[in-house]
Parts: sequence; structure tokens; C-alpha cells
Amino acid sequence: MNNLKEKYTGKKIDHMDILNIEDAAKKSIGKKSIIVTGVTGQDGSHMVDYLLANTDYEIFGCVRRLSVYNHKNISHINNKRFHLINFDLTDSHSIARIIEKIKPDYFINLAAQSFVGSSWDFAHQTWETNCTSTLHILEAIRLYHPTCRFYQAGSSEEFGDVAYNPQDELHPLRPRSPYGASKTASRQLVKVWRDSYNLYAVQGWLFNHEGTRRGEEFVTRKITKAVARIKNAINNEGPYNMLELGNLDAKRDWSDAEDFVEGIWLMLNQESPKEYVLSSNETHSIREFVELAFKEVGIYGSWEGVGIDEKYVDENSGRVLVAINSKFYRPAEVDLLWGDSTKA
Ligand code: NAP
Ligand code: G4F
Repeated sequence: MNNLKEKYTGKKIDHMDILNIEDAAKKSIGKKSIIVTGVTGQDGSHMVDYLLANTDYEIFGCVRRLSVYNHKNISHINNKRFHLINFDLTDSHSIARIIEKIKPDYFINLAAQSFVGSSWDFAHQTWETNCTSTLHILEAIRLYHPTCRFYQAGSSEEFGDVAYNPQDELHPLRPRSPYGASKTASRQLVKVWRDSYNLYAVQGWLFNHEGTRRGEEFVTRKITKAVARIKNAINNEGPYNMLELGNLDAKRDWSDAEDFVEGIWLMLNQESPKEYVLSSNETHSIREFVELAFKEVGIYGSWEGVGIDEKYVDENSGRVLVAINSKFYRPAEVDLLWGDSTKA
């Protein structure tokens, strides 16, 4: 059976066996432990790598049950201190049981419905996953293990329709999407529980951060993947489909995800709970990102047309590299994000 699994997935999966809560609790007896949610995602997987390399805690990574494994971002981990447990942010009972039984020293909640674009289509699910779950985690910590330090993943999307540039910790919360609203409300819960029950609970404001483990629907990975695909086709003199994008003029403040997981850990280990902006302190448009990505592989283009008809055309061949598809526009856009991480 194991051979069959190996053949099918291309890797040994024994270390990916998922523990039930009772067995996980046994592994945590007498040990310092950290629960990390969202470990199949970008930040959660980097956080596990960081914690295994820089601490001696037992790490319990939370995964939700899916019909097909999606463990690519953690398939490289082979460490006896890393365990997987089943968990779903929308299930308050399992959240409570995990905290009650494992009694972690830290709970780092990086799981979320994290795609802003989908949050209009799945507004209720976004709210339940990103906000109601925070209430459940806070209550479980308060009831079962109040010394547990809690990190909740906040976002520059909370600043939304920005009032000034660059945005720092004092910037008002003006979300523009169901996603931004869910993170804003979650922030208020974290503050109220911190103040009311003296919990060490913080929610950082993280500006966009990217990397090779980034989901492919986010604009950076979408562009870089397409550029590689187009470059390969040009090299082989083959056909290619152009890249389709939405709003080219939105601006974002992009950083490296691996830097930010360290920032999260530092935020969790201060004398008292304080919340920070993490950002690169630069802002760039999607348009600039497209130009630089193509330039990086030696393809030079120029913009032609306006609005929905705008295109990025290969100066060498005259072929269209990028076109606009209105389906990638959002009902409301955050036009510009630009962080000020001086305090951090
Ligand atoms: P990501 O790659 O999309 O990962 C999200 C993780 O959440 C995945 O592991 C996903 O599991 C899990 N998840 C989703 N719904 C769940 C549920 N109901 N129960 C349990 N797990 C669930 O996101 P990321 O980029 O690493 O972001 C990490 C956190 O930081 C998120 O809260 C995000 O909103 C926030 N944030 C990210 C950025 C950024 O630029 N990356 C900036 C600010 C804030 P599956 O693999 O099973 O889907
Ligand atoms: O890459 P994006 O989808 O990221 P977005 O919306 O900024 O959200 C990310 O960063 C937030 C922090 O600021 C996180 F909280 C959130 O979880 C997520 O990680 O889009 C970036 C920009 C947007 O303005 C979008 O309208 O790119 C624009 N864009 C233009 N064309 C596109 C596309 N975005 C996507 N995903 N796909 C396009 O085709």
C-alpha cells in the first residue's frame, strides 16, 4: 500500500499522517508547543520551516480535510517535531478541543480565505473563515489556556481606501472588500479580548508578501508563471496564449514572505503585545511588475490602446503578450497600498 502511495504522489507520505486530537495531545505532554494553521498555504509553510529551524518546540500544523492532498508546500518537511492535525476554521468545536487538549504556548493563525477577488463571491464564507473563527479561537484560549500567545493574520487590505501615504499603524481602517471587512472586524475582536482578558493577542498589518509558494491566482505568481510559459514558447517557436489581467494601475507594496514569518514570530515575543505594520515601504503598479517580469527574460514590450483595449505588445515580433479581461476587475478596488514599517 505504501509503495502504491509513493508511486502515486512521488514522495513518501508517512510523515504526513494526520493525528487525531487525542494522539496529538499525547505528543504535546511535557513539551513546549506551537499550533500553526494554514500550513498548506504560503505563510503557514514558511512559518513551519522557520520555527523548526529556530526553536525547539513541537509544531502542530493544521490542515483541513480535502478529497485530494494539497501538501506540496510542506512535502519537503521531514522532522519528528512536526505533526499534522485535522482542523477547520469554521468548526468551533474542533478549535476548542485542540486548544483544550494541546494547550499550546503559541497559536499562529495563518489560515484564511485569503483571495480578495473571491471574497465578493463568497462573502459569508469569507466572514466565517476570517472573522467568526477568530472569535472562536479567542474564546477557546480564554477558557482553556489563557497564557497561550495568539497571532491573527491582519492585512493592509484593512486600510483599503487609503487616507494618507504611506500607511502606518495609526492609519484608519477603511476596507473596500468583504475580505478587508472580515480582517478589520477580526482586529477589533483581538483588541477587545486582549483588553478585557489580558491575553497576549496581536494582529499585525502585513502588506503583500510573495514567493515561490504563492498561490497562482495572485497577481505576482500569475504574471511570473505566464512570462515563463511565453518565454518558453518563444524559445521553441511555438504558439502561446497571451496573459489576461485586470486593473494594471493598482499599486502594491510587495515583500518576501520568508522575511515576514520572522516578523510575526518577533511580534509574538515582545514584553507586551504590540501590533506592527510589516512592509517594504515601496509601492509599484501591476503595470511595472509586468514590464519588469518580461524584461527579466529578455522580452521587451510596449503598451498600446487604452482602458479595456490596452495591450502589451512584443516589440520584436508584434505579438500581443498581455491583454485586459474585465472579469479580473473587482467591484471595488484598493488603488494603492504603501506601507510605513518604521515602527517595526
Ligand atoms: P494562502 O497561501 O492562501 O493560505 C491559506 C491557508 O488557509 C491554506 O493553508 C488553506 O488551506 C487554509 N484554509 C483556508 N480555509 C480554511 C479553513 N476553513 N479551515 C482551515 N484552513 C483553511 O494564504 P497566505 O498568503 O499564506 O496568507 C496567510 C494569512 O495571511 C492569511 O490569513 C491571509 O489572509 C493573510 N495575509 C496574507 C498576505 C499576503 O500577501 N500573502 C498579506 C496580508 C495578510 P487549503 O490549502 O486547504 O486551502
Ligand atoms: O495579487 P492580488 O490578488 O492581491 P491583493 O488583492 O492585493 O491581496 C493580497 O494582499 C493582501 C494584503 O494587501 C492580503 F491581505 C491578501 O490576502 C492577498 O494576499 O492582487 C493585487 C492587485 C489588485 O489590485 C488586483 O486588482 O493586482 C490587481 N490585479 C490586476 N489583474 C489582479 C489581476 N489581481 C489578480 N489576482 N489577478 C489579475 O488578473
